[in-house]
Amino acid sequence: MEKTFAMIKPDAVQRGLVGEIIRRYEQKGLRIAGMKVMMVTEELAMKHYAEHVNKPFFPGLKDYITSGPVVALVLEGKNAVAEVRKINGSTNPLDAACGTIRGDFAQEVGRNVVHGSDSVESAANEISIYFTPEEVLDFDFLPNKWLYE
Ligand code: D4T
Repeated sequence: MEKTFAMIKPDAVQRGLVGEIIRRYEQKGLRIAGMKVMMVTEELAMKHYAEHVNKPFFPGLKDYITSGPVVALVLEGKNAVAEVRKINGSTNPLDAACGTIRGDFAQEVGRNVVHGSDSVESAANEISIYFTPEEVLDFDFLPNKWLYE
């Protein structure tokens, strides 16, 4: 089954949105395969956002993502990458539909409360940046029987 990486960013942790955000992923039927509260170091931020290090917004992005604890998640389900991005909504909250996490809880691109991998390949890379193999659990997820044909 497909896995993706998601992050509840420092602003969402501080605003007390962790439970609400996880609820949305869970109610869609995604299985939580890994989860931890952690700080993103400068080194981790550079690895995660390697494609953005030379962009003008990178210094602000780095300060934001390292500013406080985040919740790192590995979520599994059919089309997990696309499902999480749909639940998260557009990167810029101004474009994010109501009913999405960013549409409902964010106003600015630099405080967009969540992250979700943009492809199966970047999911595998991001999972390996944030989790050891032992921290990602495989177990029988009984709801699958009722979620999928
Ligand atoms: P994340 O990685 O947070 O899920 O965002 P996306 O995958 O949806 O979007 P992205 O890679 O294009 O951007 C990564 C990250 O940079 C911040 N950002 C982006 C920013 O602060 N200013 C900007 O102009 C852009 C384009 C937001 C997300």
